[in-house]
Amino acid sequence: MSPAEMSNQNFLWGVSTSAYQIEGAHDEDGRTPSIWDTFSHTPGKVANNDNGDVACDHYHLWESDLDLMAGLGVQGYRFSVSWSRFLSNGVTRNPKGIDFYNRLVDGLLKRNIKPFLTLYHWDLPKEFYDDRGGWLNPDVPKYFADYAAEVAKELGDRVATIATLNEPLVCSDEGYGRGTHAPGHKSYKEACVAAYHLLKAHGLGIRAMRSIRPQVPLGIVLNMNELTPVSSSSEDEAAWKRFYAYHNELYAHPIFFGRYPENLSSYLRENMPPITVEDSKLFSQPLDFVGINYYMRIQIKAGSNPPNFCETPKAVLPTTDMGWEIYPEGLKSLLLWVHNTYHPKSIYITENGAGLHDTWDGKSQIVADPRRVDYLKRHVRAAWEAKESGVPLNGFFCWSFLDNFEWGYGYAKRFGIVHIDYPTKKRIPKESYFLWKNYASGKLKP
Ligand code: IFM
Repeated sequence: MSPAEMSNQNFLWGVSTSAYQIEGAHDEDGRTPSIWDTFSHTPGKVANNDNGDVACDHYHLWESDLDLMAGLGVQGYRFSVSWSRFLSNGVTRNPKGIDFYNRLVDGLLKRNIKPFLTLYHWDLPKEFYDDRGGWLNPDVPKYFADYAAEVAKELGDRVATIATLNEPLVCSDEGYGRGTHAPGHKSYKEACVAAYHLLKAHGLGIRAMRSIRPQVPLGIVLNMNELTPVSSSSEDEAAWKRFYAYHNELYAHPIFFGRYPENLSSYLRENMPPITVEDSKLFSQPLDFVGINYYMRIQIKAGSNPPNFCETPKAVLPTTDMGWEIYPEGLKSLLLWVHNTYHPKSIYITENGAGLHDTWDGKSQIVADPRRVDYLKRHVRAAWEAKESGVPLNGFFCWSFLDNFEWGYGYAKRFGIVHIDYPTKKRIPKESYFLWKNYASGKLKP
């Protein structure tokens, strides 16, 4: 067997989604509201005042969705559990909700697809927000650990991996700092407190799950991007270092090294709650994998506003319809950086994809999305080069399996390799579905 064939053996192709973005059935079978239900129902918070009440109706259509996934031939499916569906109000076991995830996991296994579970993809039970502001409440990490334990007990015998949090930086930054995500606060002081509690939740969650299911591979999913200074001036270089510490290292450093990154801005150094010796051990427990979500390059320029005193100038490279600069080379260098800096045992690309305005003519069997096909091909190639350079890359999950509720953008932006006709809920595969199918079957080499 050639070295390339050997390395392929530990590699899987997958697709990703998250609960609030696809499930719908927001008030069915004992599910209680999350902060995203409240946020999306607050006029003006989400484009077009869209919400996730119905979304892709995956809660009812999960079985045919899994058939479509089986047709794709992927070996892994990354999904998240809705905390307030699994535990009503975030604390009480909800048999019907639990049963949904049992059926989903069993349905995946029946189709030879490995379940990659994420515990928290931003849909905090509303109950915890009403009680002292959600991630501002020091008790929420303990509730999270209890939830993690329940999920591990229930599903840990069948899932391939469990990740604690998805993109905690987005929760703290957009949820508490910028106010563009639920719960919509605009205070970077609060964002610092939320970030610290998210780190605690991760640590307590890992500890709780390890004691129950020591054999299940555990990790976390972090969003990281390629960051470049706009000029070589000392101001822009310094700004870039501050932003790098915030964007790529704020969570990774505590999780792998037990401490905050050196280059955080003065504002963040003053406002991030200190990491005690006990915290340091808790945050940096050994992990089995890290998931990386990569989408774009961001340029950095010196600026005047906290928390980073940076600006992010307008794109100069071609972009997706999100306005995100397309920069596949950055994925390769980022993977090498993660590998050489943190030495994780295993890395998955847990998300990568393109947000575009795809349209369907109402008749065709396939939706044309040549720009997504090109985006994915170039990122797969870059990831593969990183793998061939020694990065322990064990899988690539495309974001996303289905078009879905894209948070503050509502349904206006589409990331799926399967088109959703929202009025009828009809699923129509896109050209990118067939690209992914060819990778998954080995017919197409990266
Ligand atoms: O849709 C999101 C996902 O929920 C988290 N990562 C980025 C995606 C695209 O914005």
